[in-house]
Amino acid sequence: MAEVHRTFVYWRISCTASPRVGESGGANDVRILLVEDSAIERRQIGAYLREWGLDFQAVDNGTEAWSILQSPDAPNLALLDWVVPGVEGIELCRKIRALGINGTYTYTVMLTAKDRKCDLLTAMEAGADDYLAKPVDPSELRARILVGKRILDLQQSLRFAATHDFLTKLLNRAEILASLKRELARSERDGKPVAVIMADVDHFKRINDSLGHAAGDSVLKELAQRLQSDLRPYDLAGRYGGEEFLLLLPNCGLQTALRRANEIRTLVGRDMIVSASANVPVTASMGVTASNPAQDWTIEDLLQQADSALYHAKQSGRNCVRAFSAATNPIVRV
Ligand code: GH3
Ligand code: MG
Ligand code: MG
Ligand code: MG
Repeated sequence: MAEVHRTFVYWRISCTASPRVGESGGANDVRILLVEDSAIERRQIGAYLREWGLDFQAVDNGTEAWSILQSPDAPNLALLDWVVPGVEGIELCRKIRALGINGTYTYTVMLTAKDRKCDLLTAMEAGADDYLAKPVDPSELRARILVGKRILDLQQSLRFAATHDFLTKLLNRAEILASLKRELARSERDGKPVAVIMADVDHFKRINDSLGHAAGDSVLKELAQRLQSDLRPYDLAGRYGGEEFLLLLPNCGLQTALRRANEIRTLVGRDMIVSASANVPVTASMGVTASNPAQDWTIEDLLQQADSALYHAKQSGRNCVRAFSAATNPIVRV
């Protein structure tokens, strides 16, 4: 028994922060929600989870559980008692599945004294991933959580691959455009601007032509890191096309965005990029625009504005930043 106890004390589910540039995604924090109305069971299971060093919160009713599960950064693994006041465990399962994946998956384990086979089927049909008979055996609970963590890691890796660019690990085109849509909606709701910076590597074709495509690729990777390194946590960077990137700066007006774009441009061009075959000087040109809550600009409008400002930057000799001006360059909707 002492041996078993020691295993539990040292058992930890490894945690890392969400993936950043250079990581492929995968490892996941497991945050547990325990929904159990029996104080004895709640205390007992809570004691195991605490002993294993797991991040968890416990509630005694389904109504509170449902509100926690809908919150931002909700727990991603739910241990649900079948019979609880408010929303029942099985109904919570259905509601969780009805929410859809929406970024993260919630792994659900039904806990119940019911151990008949037909109940198991009902739980699985309601969307439960696993099932554990009460009173809960700690080894079984531990095994269920380990499987849950594996599924959550897998889900996060798949999601990372679906939303990020394979080469640079920045957001991919679809995801940066989806982010722009979200940020523009938020900007309209809050009456605050969102700035869009379109960056394009200068004379990138020459790098490919002189050093080869592989060296070009490693230049793009390093450049993406540089673009991202100067951003705030809530700014977003994505690969818009081959050697074109989009940066989104929420709650940022045109003047501030211009200053920030210039800082990023300086950072990009400051040091040569060291590739296997040569040290490569690299610069980028940037076009900047910002949404204006007083105008009903669409995503397409903002992209067109940033693109036209980028065109001006290229025309002005490259390695510079230009802002879109509605006065000199009115948007033409086709
Ligand atoms: P400008 O300053 O006018 O932007 O000139 P540029 O040479 O950068 O622009 P251009 O559009 O002529 O060439 C872009 C090149 O980027 C052509 C294309 O082969 C290369 N490219 C696009 N995607 C990739 C990629 O994933 N890897 C590599 N190595 N090259 C790429
Ligand atoms: Mg109960
Ligand atoms: Mg280009
Ligand atoms: Mg280019």
